[in-house]
Amino acid sequence: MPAAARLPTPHSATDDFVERGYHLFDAPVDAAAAGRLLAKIRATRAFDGGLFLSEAAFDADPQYTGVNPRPGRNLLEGLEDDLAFVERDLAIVAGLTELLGDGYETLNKKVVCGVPASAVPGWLKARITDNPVNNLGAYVRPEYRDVTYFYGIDFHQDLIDFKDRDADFVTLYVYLHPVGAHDAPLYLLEESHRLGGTRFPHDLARASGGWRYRDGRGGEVTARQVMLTGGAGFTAMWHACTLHGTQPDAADHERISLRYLFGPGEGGAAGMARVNETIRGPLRLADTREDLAADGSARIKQNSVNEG
Ligand SMILES: O=C(O)CCC(=O)C(=O)O
Ligand SMILES: [Fe+2]
Repeated sequence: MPAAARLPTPHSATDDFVERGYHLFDAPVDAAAAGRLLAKIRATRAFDGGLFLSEAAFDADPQYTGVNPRPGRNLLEGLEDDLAFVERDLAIVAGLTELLGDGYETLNKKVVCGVPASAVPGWLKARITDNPVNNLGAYVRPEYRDVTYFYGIDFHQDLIDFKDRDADFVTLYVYLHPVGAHDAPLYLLEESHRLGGTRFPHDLARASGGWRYRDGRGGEVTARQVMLTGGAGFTAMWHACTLHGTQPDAADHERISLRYLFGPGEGGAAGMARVNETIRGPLRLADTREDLAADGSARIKQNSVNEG
């Protein structure tokens, strides 16, 4: 074998993370298997107004925390065999092993639904418009909180949920059906990971070709905005410091995706260690967000991704 063949390809996950902060898999995972899983998910409920509490029921006892899937209340529990098309996909296993080492760990997995505008009751829309993080779990009937529901989420780092933990993990997203520009696609800000962890909401302003992003410590990058569209089985992964978000789903149907978080194996974070050496900022934050009041409700009304 010529020596060059043993060098990483230009699209190695590690190189992509260093240069861009994300990696798109060249080929989708098994689209037919994605479709079968999607059918099972859709069979569990209608993704319509019936998901939500009434305004009176919500106001009687508002609960803003503990409303996401958790062990014992996660739709993916019981669907383990239906996830092999992702978890045993050779390219995904290779990419994760390259970044995180052998024995990489699954920190979290869940179904995420981008709720269409047509499904959100009027009373709720009026309350949440322009909130930066529209995780609708608080307003969803308890029995449906085995899925995470979003009506748009402003640009954030997935480190937001991990104060006092290093950004040594990756998020992997799989679209279960085709996602186009009108299906609440994810937007990533390329190279935004380079500044390390910064507190939410972020200092962003539209700039030609993307966004001017400041870290509040004197650092600045101009980040290209990348829209993730693709067919069933489209898969992408990104660094815990890579800014990304979605606009509210303007289509009349929901977007259903799988979201995984993977952490390093026992041997340490392999390629991720090399990625993180290139980051010019903290890898860990004691405070990740300042948009919430003490009860977990939004106290800031402001949203960049919706302006973009
Ligand atoms: O799926 C979405 O709409 C956004 C989700 C997201 O950023 C996340 O789950 O971390
Ligand atoms: Fe996220």
